[in-house]
Amino acid sequence: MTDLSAFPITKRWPAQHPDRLQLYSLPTPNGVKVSIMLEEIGLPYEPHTIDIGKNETWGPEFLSLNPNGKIPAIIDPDGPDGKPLGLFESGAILVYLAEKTGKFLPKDPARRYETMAWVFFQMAAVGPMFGQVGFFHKFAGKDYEDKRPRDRYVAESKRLLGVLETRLADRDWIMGDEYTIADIATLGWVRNLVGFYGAGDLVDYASLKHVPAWLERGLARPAVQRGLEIPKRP
Ligand SMILES: N[C@@H](CCC(=O)N[C@@H](CS)C(=O)NCC(=O)O)C(=O)O
Repeated sequence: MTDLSAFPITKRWPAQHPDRLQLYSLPTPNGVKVSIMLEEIGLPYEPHTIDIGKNETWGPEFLSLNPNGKIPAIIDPDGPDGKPLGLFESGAILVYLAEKTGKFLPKDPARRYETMAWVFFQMAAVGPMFGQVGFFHKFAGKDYEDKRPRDRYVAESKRLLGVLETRLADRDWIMGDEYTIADIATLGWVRNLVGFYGAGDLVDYASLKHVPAWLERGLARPAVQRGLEIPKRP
């Protein structure tokens, strides 16, 4: 039986199945990247709901796994050399799971790096900018009188959607015929921007053609549909 007691997070969120990959998350745009990936690859895992509304990531147990206090994070009991591995940052987790299973990351070195570039594009640009639109349009920032911060993030998000629109003009997926971790990283953010954040009009989503078609293709995948609901909301 696998012993995960060296990970303090397992005291607060005990593993019923310590031999399975442990997921600490919530179905937010960053969280669902990992649950979608896990559903796609079919690796057995145990999801734990972390209630960020109750600041659960800021307790010592969660911080012991991710010092940055953010979901998602994982423990893989069967990490490199068969030893347990704790990991945070959704992009790193996607790359790790892709390499572990040989899925959703092209084998050809040049295409592999190109896929990584699009994953980094999501991590460094799409996520942070769309997230700020959420803050200034949907959450606390919406009451700020000065609309310049909101407008700045809206303009940048619109530009980023334009980059994706061009990329997808002659491709089904970000990497062409191949559905990869670049799509898995990005789908949830676009869905959230126009769905939960209600920012579709602000970024003129209706003027786009290829991004909405790509999003629809992604959301039609059964693993994506399942992953979007995992872990259960509190
Ligand atoms: N770069 C990180 C970002 C993670 C992140 O921002 N997670 C948010 C939810 S989407 C969170 O845990 N927020 C809780 C908080 O800040 O209190 C990643 O991609 O894993």
